[in-house]
Amino acid sequence: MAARSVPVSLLLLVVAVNQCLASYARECCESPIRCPSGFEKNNKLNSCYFFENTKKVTWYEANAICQSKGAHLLAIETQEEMNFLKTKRRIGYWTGGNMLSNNVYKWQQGGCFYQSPLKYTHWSTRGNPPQPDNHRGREKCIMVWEQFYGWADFECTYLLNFVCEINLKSD
Ligand SMILES: [Ca+2]
Repeated sequence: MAARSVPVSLLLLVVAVNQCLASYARECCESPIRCPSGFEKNNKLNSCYFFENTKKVTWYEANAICQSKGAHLLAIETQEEMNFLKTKRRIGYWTGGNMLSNNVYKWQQGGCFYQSPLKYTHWSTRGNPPQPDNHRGREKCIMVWEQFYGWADFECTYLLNFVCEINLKSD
């Protein structure tokens, strides 16, 4: 009796987890109302932000971690959003900006956010050389380095902190 009840409860657990994942994915694609735990809500920007200020990873790992949270690697789409980010952290973190395909810059997709072109930009113009410079043809990912007055393109395998974002459902 006891031996038989173990597989049954395991089966129920698997079913429950699958339903949970399915409903989470559906909810995510409709954009959630509230931020998941660990994310900070910004009402004006209607987005949730997860700041990883300790762990340093490659752009690829940061992208995967954000996607595993149902989020996308940060897309900075307005000056207002950039101003908010400046109040949080000023040096060295990955954004979702990259030109890994077709050598055209775009924001990386993830969660319910779809890949989109860069409209607003905040490239560092006071660095030497001005950014982006695609140094040695190997800099395909965008990081924020506000101490040098803006964004810089960087080798995607470099280890940096990162920020994940989830766009909330608008009212
Ligand atoms: Ca954004």
